[in-house]
Amino acid sequence: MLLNKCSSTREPMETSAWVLTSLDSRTDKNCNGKKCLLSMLFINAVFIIVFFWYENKPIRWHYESRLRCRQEMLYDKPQIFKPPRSDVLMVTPWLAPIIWNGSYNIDILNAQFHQRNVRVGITVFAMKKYTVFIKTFIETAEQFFMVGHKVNYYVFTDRADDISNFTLPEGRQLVILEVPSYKQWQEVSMRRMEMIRDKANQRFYKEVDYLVCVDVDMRFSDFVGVEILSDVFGTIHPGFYNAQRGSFTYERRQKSTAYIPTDEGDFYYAGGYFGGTVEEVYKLTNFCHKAIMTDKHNSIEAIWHDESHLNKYFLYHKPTRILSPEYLWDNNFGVPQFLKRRRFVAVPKNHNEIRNKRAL
Ligand code: 5GW
Ligand code: MN
Repeated sequence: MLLNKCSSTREPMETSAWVLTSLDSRTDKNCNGKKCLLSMLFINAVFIIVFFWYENKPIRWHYESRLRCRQEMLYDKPQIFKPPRSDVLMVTPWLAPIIWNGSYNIDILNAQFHQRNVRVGITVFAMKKYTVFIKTFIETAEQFFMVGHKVNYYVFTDRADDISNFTLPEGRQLVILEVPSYKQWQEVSMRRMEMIRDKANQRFYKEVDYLVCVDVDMRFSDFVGVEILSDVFGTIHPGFYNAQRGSFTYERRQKSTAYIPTDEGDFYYAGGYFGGTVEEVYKLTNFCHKAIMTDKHNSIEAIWHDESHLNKYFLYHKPTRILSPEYLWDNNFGVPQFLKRRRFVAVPKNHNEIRNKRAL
């Protein structure tokens, strides 16, 4: 309405001003044929320009998109004295939101991210026997992960032949990245930082806007959407959401670069779920990989490997968004009251069968 009003009042007035000046010159005694013709042409040109301006696409498109947004975005007004959740912390002291069920409106967020045509990459490692987890991972992700958005699955593996073909809908694709394997499982886990860093630099930045980096021994069991996306995000480990900082399993030996003193720390973040823009994930993985290499040089390995380094990174580079344990749960921890959704849950694995030396 507002736009229509603007264009119908302002432009015709401007037009009539032009017409008057032109008419003045027509009635001038010194007017010759050439001048008249030029004036007529000029008036015609002005009319044509105004006509197209009035009818042009940007205004109509803008108007239509306003209508579309209005229809999609009818929702309850936020209420200052009625926070949607009062049983859990919803914002950190550095003003990063903590994402819980009920704390956001997915329709508003989807409209925002669709406007930006956001592309999301999800990285997983399926090395050695862990290729068995891929099928469930992708099938459940197709049901629940970033539904309606563009998604690239980046599967790092040393056994490309073991990964079956999936038919994915338009806008979603599977990319297999063949990488060398490492003997020790700790190395398999830690080298993820290096490999994500290298691919971020080589190709991810051209193909996606955000990266989500997760463990593969998992299944999606509820929606995970654009509410998780932010410059750099981490996830609260399901085993430590209510723990004192002194009992977080941070690296406590000063010799390691991952060392954190007992009187520091905000949350204990899970190694199996972090992400952000490609640039931020590059910075994070580069930092962690370099720290892992320094430790290796000094013959020390952090207690929880890449997870210890991730926690060190997040202590001094605060995440801009934090995912609640809804986003990374293990049913061995039961189902507490505050947990309204279990969106991404560990698949129980037979540790001996999947991990023992013979199996590897
Ligand atoms: C193998 C033996 C012991 C520990 C890890 C592995 C292993 C891990 C492997 O053989 N292949 C592999 O691809 N991984 C990757 O590292 C998977 O993406 C896996 O999700 C991730 C972390 O290892 P997890 O899931 O066994 O660790 P937890 O702490 O979740 O049990
Ligand atoms: Mn895992």
